Amino acid sequence: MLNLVLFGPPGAGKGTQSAHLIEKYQLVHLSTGDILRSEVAAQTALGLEAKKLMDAGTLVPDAVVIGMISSKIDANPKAKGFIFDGFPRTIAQAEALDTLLQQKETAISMMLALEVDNEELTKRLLLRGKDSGRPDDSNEEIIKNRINEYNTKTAPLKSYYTGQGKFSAVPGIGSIETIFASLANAIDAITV
Ligand code: B4P
Repeated sequence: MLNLVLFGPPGAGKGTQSAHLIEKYQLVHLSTGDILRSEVAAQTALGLEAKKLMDAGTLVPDAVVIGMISSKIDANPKAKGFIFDGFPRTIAQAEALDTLLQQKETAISMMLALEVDNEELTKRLLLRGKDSGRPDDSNEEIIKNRINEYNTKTAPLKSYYTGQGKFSAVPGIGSIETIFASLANAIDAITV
């Protein structure tokens, strides 16, 4: 199985690149951001709780997202592999993911990191906020909080996957096609 973790700060382009990667490598796309937004739209109990945190740019509790991912993995027993987009975001989530995959006799193949500076991230998210209506993209203070959450809770995952020999970084600035080509090169280097 090819199991990829897409990593990077908010607005780095994880969702954008996932759409291309799932097509090329026939993977099942698991985006915790998308799953949470659909829970919010459906006004489930989980969605109502998550909305407050997401709107403030704060991470949702580990137990909630780990449970969501576990049931999505179980729902796709025939998958050739998964692309984890926006998950894991904490060391606890990464450890839980390793355990879940071990139970399925598989593992993460690699973590692909998109590197983008804060100025570009803020520009992209404010631009998206104009059309998407996403409350977490609508103001600079909330975006700052999301980047801060990333730096304190998510960035340590780089060492976690480096320690497993699975970390690979590509520049996340440039055209979507160029960035996709860099990601595909990194994946092909471990799969051929
Ligand atoms: P996510 O939905 O994961 O969102 P993201 O970090 O905003 O986006 P991404 O990096 O995917 O960027 P995108 O491609 O969209 O998270 C939202 C919230 O959900 C979190 O704050 C948190 O509260 C919660 N959450 C999610 N997962 C969680 C977890 N595991 N644990 C706890 N909480 C969790 O691109 C952004 C913009 O840039 C787009 O407008 C795009 O068009 C543009 N863009 C992309 N590539 C570009 C390029 N090359 N050049 C110019 N623009 C580009």
